[in-house]
Amino acid sequence: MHKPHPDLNLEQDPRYVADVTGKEGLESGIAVSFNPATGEPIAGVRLDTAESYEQTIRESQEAFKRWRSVPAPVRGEVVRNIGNEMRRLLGPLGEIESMEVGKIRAEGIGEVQETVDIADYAVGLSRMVGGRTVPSERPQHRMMEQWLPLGLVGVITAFNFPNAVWGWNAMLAAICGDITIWKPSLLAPLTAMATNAVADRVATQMGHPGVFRLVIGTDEEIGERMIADRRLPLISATGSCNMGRHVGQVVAGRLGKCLLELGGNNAVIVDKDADLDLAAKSTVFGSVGTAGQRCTSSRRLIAHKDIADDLVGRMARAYKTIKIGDPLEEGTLVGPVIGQRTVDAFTNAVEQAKAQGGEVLVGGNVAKPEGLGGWFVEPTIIKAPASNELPIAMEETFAPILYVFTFDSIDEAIDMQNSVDQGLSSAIFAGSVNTTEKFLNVDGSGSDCGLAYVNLGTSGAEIGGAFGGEKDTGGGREAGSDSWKAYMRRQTCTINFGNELRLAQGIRFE
Ligand code: UN1
Repeated sequence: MHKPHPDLNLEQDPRYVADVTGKEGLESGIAVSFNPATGEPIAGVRLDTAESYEQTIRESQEAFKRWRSVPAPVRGEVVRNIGNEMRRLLGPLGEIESMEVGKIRAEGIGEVQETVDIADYAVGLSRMVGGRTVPSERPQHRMMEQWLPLGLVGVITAFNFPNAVWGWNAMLAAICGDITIWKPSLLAPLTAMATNAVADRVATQMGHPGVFRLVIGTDEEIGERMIADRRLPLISATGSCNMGRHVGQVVAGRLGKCLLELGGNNAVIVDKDADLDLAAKSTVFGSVGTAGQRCTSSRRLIAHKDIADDLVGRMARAYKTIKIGDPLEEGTLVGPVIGQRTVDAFTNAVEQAKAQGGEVLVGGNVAKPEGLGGWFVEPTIIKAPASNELPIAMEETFAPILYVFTFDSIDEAIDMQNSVDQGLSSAIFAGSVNTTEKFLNVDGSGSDCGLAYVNLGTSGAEIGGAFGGEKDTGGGREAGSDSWKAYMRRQTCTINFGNELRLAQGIRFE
C-alpha cells in the first residue's frame, strides 16, 4: 500500500481511500489512481455527486461575496503564502505527480515550480490589475475602466500538467477576487487533492475558507454539469481539440466565457545554417520530454534537405542513450505514458505511418523496462516519404513520436509548419536574421501559432508570457502578460461632475 508523504496531508482528506484493489469501477463512487510505471493502484478518491457539486457551488457563491470584498493586495498576500508553501513542498508534490502521471523527478518538481512562479507573478499583479482613464469628449466628464471580480471560475485540467495548469488559473483567479472550482483529470486526482489542499489550507488559516474548491468526478456527472452551469461565468478547459469543441459550444450556448487550451501539433524548422548541436539537443527534449505528453511537445521536424541526415543522425545517437524506466530513479529520462490507451494510440500511429510510406528510423515499439509492469513506449523518429505526404502527422498523437520532413526554401517550411489544424507552439533554428524574422514576420505571414521560439524548442514556456494557441488550439491565453483579464469583468464608467446634461456625439435634446 502507498504511504503518502505526511506533509501532503492526503490521509487526513475524507476523500482519500487508502485501500483499493484496482478493480473498483467508477460506479463504486471511487476513482482509482494507478502508477503508470508499475500499472498498480496507488490509492482511491471518492467521487463527487450531483448533490455534492450543488453544495460546493452554493457555498462558493457565498464565499465569493466575502472574497471579492477583500482588497486585491490582501488577496495577493494569501497567494504569496500559497506560493511559499508550494515552494516548501516542491519535493513531495513533484513526487506524487511523478508517481501518478509518470513524469521524471526533475519534470515533476519543475511543474510545481511553475505554480510557484505564477504565484509570485500573481502577487505582483495584485497591486497592478487596474484600468485606464479615457479622455471624455464632454467637458466636466470623466471616463475610466475598472476591472471587477468575475465570480466562480470552473477550471478543467488534463492529466499531463495536473498541478501547474491549475496554478496558472487559480493564482490569477484568486488575486482577481474569484473562487476557483477545479475539476481535475481522473487520471491524476491525488496530485489535485494534494495541490488544492495546500491552497485551501493556507487561505483558510488566513481567514479565507472556500476560495479554492475541488470537484472530482466523471465528465458525464461533473464535467457536463459544470460547463452548462450559468453560475460559472468562465470555464477554463485544457484537453483535446474534440473536448474543447464540445466545451466551447456548450458554454457559448449559455453565452458564458471560455478559455480553451487544446491540442498542438508543434513543428521545429531547422535551416541549413543552424547550430545543429543546439537544434538536436533542443528537439530531443521537445519530443521525448514528458514522454511526448505535453501539448507543446515537438511532433514534427522540418529540416533543410542539406542538413536533415546529419541532424537526424545526431538525434538518433542521442535517442539510443536515453534511459526509459522508473521516473523516480536517477538517470531516467523517459518515464511511462499515462495508460494502455496511449500505448494503443502510439502503436496505431506507427503502423499508419509505415502504411503511408514513413520509415521508422528509431524506436517504434512498445518498451518493457525490467521489473516494471506499466505502460512504456520507445521514443520514435519516423521519416516521411520524399513527397512529404504523411497524413498521420497531421494528427496529434499524445506520445513520443517525431515525424521528419525536409524542405528547400524557408517559405515552403513555414507553409508546412502552418499546414496543420492546431496552432499552439512553433520553433525555428537558423543562423540568419532574415530567416528568423520571416518566421516572426509582423505581417502575420510567419508562424501561425500562439508561441514562436527562435533557437529554442517548442516546449518549456516561462509563465511570464501569455500561453496558448490559435486555430483548433482554441484561442485561450493563460498565465502571464494580460491573461488576468479573462478572470475579471470590465466596466466602463462615465462620470458627470458638472450640473449640465451633455449628450455624447453632440446631440441636442431640448
Ligand atoms: C501543457 O502541456 O498543457 O510550455 C502545458 C510548456 C509547459 C506547459 C505545458 N510550460 O511545455
